[in-house]
Amino acid sequence: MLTWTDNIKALQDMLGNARRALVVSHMNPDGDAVGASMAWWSYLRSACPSMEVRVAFPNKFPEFLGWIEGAEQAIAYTDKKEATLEYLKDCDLVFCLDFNDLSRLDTLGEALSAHSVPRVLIDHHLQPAKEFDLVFSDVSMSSTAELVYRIVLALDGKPLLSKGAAEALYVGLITDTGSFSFGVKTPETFRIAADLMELGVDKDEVASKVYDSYSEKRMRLLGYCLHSKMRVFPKQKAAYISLSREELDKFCFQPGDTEGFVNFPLSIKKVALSALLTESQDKTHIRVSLRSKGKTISVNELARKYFNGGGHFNASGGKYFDSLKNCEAYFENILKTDF
Ligand SMILES: [Mn+2]
Repeated sequence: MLTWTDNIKALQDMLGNARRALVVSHMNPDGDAVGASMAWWSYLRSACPSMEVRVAFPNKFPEFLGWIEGAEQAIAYTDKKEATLEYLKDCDLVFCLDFNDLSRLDTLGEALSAHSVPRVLIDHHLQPAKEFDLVFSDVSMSSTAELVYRIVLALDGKPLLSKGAAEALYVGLITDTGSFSFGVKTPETFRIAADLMELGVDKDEVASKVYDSYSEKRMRLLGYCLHSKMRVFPKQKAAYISLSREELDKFCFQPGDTEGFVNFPLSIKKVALSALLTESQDKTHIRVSLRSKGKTISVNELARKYFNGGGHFNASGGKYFDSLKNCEAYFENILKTDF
């Protein structure tokens, strides 16, 4: 069993030898995926100046994360397949951030599987797959951003991070914890937030850029979801919202627009489990987001058992390969039999 110190030493050796690296994160990248990846990219560029580093996401990240330092240079694999594959050919190292199973990368994952480039995992989700060569996996971390911060600290003994990288990490911290209201498991998370402020993060400014960024359409879509689409099951202490492509189109849906919607039903006192079911653009499947509050319902297990997915105890996701109507019936049946 490798210890943290062994892992850091191994990472140091890998960084010393690598000439070209790729940082990747999961499909539908969220604040932690983009924040942690861009901060790690920024750190690698300053700590290993002779190494070439790029960031690739399986698809586009939402617009409200576009201001993060370096994000404009990140590749969306859906847009630049050929160029990414070309770059990958001569890579010495791939960093996998904020996911723990290559299937979370969609076709980019298939491309990575086809290459024998060493993979370093930096992640905080439960039950990592066995397809990584060096594993930093810690479920007690609030976010991958927090783990990246700790790794940077361990590598150098001090946080060699630019203000922009600190902001990126702070985005990961707040978006994965609902601004420190869940998922914070150790006091150290707050100390790290304090360190990030010392590195120049203006927390009010970052929060405003992340949260006060709704378009009018997105705000009205949220209103529509809560008023007309949320179904509550008091006996099962559950609720769900389902959205078809037509409904999303009506509100000019942009990637990321439904981000966070799944949390709203949990604000109902008696609701402990919430789901958001959204039809994929090509209508081949339903994207299932699951959230729970408290210590009794593991949505990680629920996602693994019923939706080919996984994640955290209180936040997870998966997919359902059939129509939206059938997915609704399937979910309601789970509620009736399992709750
Ligand atoms: Mn995360």
